[in-house]
Amino acid sequence: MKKYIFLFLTLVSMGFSFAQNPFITHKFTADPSARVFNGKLYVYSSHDEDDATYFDMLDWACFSTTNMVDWNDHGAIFSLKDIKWANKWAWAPDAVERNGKYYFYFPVERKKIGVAVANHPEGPFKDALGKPLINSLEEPFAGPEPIDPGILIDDDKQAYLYFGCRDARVVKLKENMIEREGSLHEIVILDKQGKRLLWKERAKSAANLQVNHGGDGVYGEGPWVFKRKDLYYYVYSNGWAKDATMVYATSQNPLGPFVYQGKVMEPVSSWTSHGSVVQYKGKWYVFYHTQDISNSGFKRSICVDELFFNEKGEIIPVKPTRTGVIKLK
Ligand code: FUB
Repeated sequence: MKKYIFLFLTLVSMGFSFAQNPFITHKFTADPSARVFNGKLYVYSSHDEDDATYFDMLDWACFSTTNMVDWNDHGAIFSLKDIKWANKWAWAPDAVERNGKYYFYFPVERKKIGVAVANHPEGPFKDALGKPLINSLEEPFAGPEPIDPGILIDDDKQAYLYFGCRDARVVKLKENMIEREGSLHEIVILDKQGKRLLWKERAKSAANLQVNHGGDGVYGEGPWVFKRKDLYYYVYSNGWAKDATMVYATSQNPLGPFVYQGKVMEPVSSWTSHGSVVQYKGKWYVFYHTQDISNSGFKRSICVDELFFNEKGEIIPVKPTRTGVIKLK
């Protein structure tokens, strides 16, 4: 034991710090979207209820850090109670900053996406439109389940809203970030031979379209787009099977088509995979969730690991740090 205490003190004195995975354990959280605002790293997440038996989430959470070890909990930054046009299912959110304001994108009822606005990253957020920005009940091309908004603001300042479950969609946003510009587009994902990877093709051999399948480049949900060295990385979940995980495809164009490249990380305990990739203080990180603590897919916990690229710009698949202490240099 003495040997380990000595090693711990030596590493601390050398400037190593330690974090825990999951890094939030006092409540259940999922679908982490990590963003850097004013030198701080913020994570916007879903909030799984303590007694959850389904995704009946009521509000959204936000955490921040400056050292990847100590996290501030900003509480419920937005809630179903703040929305007049939705009653249930406060699912995976995202937030971005533009012109000094913070925009929070949230899916509800598996059918609609809204946007809220605040003067500070941790809110208070206010519903910006009083109605959905995306509503598949009025616009079938949004797909039967337009969930999981993910925002990219490109170098030329054009903003894009990616979303969808099984049906991957994107729409441009105006500079005010609360209005759409132009029509919805489908996100096309190809394999390296140029063949389209389609959920329907995968499902042909399966009993029905709802089958829990995954493991390759077919789009499931949870889109997250970032740019690195002129290349757009489209990160997403490839389904809901045991071997499903976060994977990625790349393109020179934010509207695609994207070419499937492989895994972002190895599968974790949760059968839903949803996360984000962010650069902070010179390092890249992947945020994701597991069900390591609860052993329930409806009571998840957010985690983080460092992410590395090879010299070709390919992501080296992360081996997730399971519950326990992780070392951050
Ligand atoms: O958290 C509810 C849903 O589960 C999300 O919207 C999906 O991405 C999946 O993680």
